[in-house]
Amino acid sequence: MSIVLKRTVCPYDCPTTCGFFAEVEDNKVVGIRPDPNDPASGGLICRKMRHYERSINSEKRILTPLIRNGKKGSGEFLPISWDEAVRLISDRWKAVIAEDGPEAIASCVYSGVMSDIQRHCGEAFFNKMGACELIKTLCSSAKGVGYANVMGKTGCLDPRELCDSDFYLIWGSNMTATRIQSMKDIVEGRKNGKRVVLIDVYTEPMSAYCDEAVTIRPGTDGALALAMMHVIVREGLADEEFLKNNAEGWDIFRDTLPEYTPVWAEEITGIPADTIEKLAMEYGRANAPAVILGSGNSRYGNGAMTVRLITILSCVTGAWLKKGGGLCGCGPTGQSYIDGNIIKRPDFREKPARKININQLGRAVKDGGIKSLYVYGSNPAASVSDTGAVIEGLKRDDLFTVVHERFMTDTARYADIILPACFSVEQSDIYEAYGYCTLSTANKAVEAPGQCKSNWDTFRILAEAMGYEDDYFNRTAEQMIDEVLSHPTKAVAGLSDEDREKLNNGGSVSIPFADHTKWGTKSGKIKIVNEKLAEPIPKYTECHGGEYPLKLVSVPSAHTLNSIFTERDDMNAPKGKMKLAVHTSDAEKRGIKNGDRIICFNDLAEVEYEALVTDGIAEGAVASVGIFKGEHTFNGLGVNALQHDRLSDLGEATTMNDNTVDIRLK
Ligand SMILES: Nc1nc2c(c(=O)[nH]1)N[C@H]1C(S)=C(S)[C@@H](COP(=O)(O)OP(=O)(O)OC[C@H]3O[C@@H](n4cnc5c(=O)[nH]c(N)nc54)[C@H](O)[C@@H]3O)O[C@H]1N2
Ligand SMILES: Nc1nc2c(c(=O)[nH]1)N[C@H]1C(S)=C(S)[C@@H](COP(=O)(O)OP(=O)(O)OC[C@H]3O[C@@H](n4cnc5c(=O)[nH]c(N)nc54)[C@H](O)[C@@H]3O)O[C@H]1N2
Ligand code: SF4
Ligand SMILES: [Mo]
Repeated sequence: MSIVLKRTVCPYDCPTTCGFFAEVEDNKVVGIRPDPNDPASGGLICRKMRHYERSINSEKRILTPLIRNGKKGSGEFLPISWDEAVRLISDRWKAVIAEDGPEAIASCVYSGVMSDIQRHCGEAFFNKMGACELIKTLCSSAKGVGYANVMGKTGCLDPRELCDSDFYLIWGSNMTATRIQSMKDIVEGRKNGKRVVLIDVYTEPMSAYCDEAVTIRPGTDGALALAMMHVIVREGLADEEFLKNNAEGWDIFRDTLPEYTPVWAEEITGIPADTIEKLAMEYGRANAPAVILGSGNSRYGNGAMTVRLITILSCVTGAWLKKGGGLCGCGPTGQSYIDGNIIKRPDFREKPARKININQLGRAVKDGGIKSLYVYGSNPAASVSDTGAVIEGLKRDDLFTVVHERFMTDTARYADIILPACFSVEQSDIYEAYGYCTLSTANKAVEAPGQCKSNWDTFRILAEAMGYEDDYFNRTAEQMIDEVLSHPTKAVAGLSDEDREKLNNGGSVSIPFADHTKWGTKSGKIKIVNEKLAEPIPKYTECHGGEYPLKLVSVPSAHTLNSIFTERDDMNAPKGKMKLAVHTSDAEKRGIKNGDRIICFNDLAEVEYEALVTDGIAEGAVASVGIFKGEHTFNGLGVNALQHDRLSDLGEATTMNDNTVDIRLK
């Protein structure tokens, strides 16, 4: 048989949403071929996806529905038919609803699959049921709120403009792992004499790509932003004319800046005052400086305020008016490319129900009020904070847990019933890039193996078994794509006929550049003072912190994406063992050497690591790299066991980087 190329799109939680070709032979994906014409990737595919076929064809895949045949968590299951599985699930749900009402049923979904229909269709189903509502704030909601408090719906600096920036301030992002497509702008920019400065807690992975790496104490970036603005104003580098015409509240805020001196900020951030002075001057003098903002520093009790302050900093020199200037890393168009309600169907919900914040899933499932949990596109036993509580809940004998999965994840092990899920190439969908300006569609490239079913098809079957008769549940995913495309939003209203045709047939189109000078706030001005907030005038606030001497941050691994790809030995091998980066001085104080086995502990858990002793981390901080599958950890626990389930200041978001610990030799 010859190889046929079928265009497809990466379904994972990554800003680029790369398009590429699946090499298909005899209904099997045998390889991946980059698409040099893809508007987002330009043909550069990350190491995780270069051998996507190894995930798709993995022997570890779950291919049939399974029923538990041992203690919860034992991982012992027996195959059953779909008919049997659906009957068991629907019978149980009907009984729960009759006895305790639909709010005794909860769902958990996050970012396993990011394409619109497969990700969001379950919302329609659980809205129809009247089940608990899930607050989905596991990633960067505090960042989104912090930014929106200043800029409203203004599209952020488009990554396509980064080639025009003349100064790069990479603020809390390990771009080599999480934003590789924009790395070329950094590398080329540097070759052309542009300066690249990094501000991070754990600088080691990125510092080789930067002219200077500034190490900051976790959760203190707001103080740095304030001190930089102090210097910028003092040196007359603020664009007063721009601020007068485009911003609200600048005068009031400027009056607060004199107290935020670099010496004040040194005390909080650990960054020498001289370094802050120099950084502020460099930034202030640049013509079109780009702040490339990651999400790490928003995952704190003060996360939204931190992002608000950094966003204001990006405005004070008038950088947004220049090509390549501004802040990159939030939504580049500020609006959705599709009408998500066509998929989520909020109108199906008759009345509001109990709300569960995904970050507090553990406490919700521990509480006996929830009788059934349905998990799909998420692995909360590995990726949500306080995994100890999540697992304690999942162990409850009276909790009926269904997990729709591709692999035997740490969560699936606790299921009563597992349903086999598809890979992206086995289903059709529409894909919106959240950090890039592309909208794509991809048709199913191969039939699913075994009895795997897409989320869409699974919810259709479950809807039928539950007696939900709405037309919505009778459609195919392909019909849903047509429905979504026939209701274009403002963001895509200007697409050419050619682009529309491309989307109808499966392909990726570039969305026009957003107008960065048309401020997407109600007043049409940048909100430096925002009277709608409890803190109208932005200021430095402290994060949650804790009792223990070291601050713990979690950083992604280049070899996995959250807990995805942990099924791949070719990714696990280079990722290596579970490592905790520790500053040389903190290690010395405790007699710890590089490579030693250590215990990282706090009031929640004791987690074993291999010590990675380095100067590339802030003193007083430790960084845990990547998420590990339970069986690949030293003592069965991953970093999330050490994370409390507290929420951010605004946005009800994760504060997974805002925890304290201590370490000792094992
Ligand atoms: N320690 C630590 N914790 C973190 C992070 C971190 O960096 N470190 N990152 C945080 C962030 S930013 C995020 S966004 C969250 C992500 O948290 P989650 O969304 O829970 O992501 P994953 O752990 O990757 O789990 C996704 C699961 O979805 C499954 N899946 C994939 N495609 C499909 C599909 O089509 N259908 C179904 N039914 N299942 C599918 C995958 O097999 C996988 O097991 O984790 C957060 N937690
Ligand atoms: N290879 C790979 N790619 C991924 C992922 C993955 O797990 N692996 N995850 C995907 C997902 S879900 C997301 S949300 C994005 C995340 O991507 P980004 O939001 O760009 O962030 P990260 O690259 O995760 O880097 C976060 C950085 O923040 C730093 N940091 C933590 N606390 C602070 C602080 O207080 N101040 C400062 N200045 N820095 C701090 C950490 O040290 C880390 O370097 O990446 C996506 N892409
Ligand atoms: S994980 Fe990110 S970089 Fe890799 S192929 Fe997917 S979208 Fe592209
Ligand atoms: Mo994320």
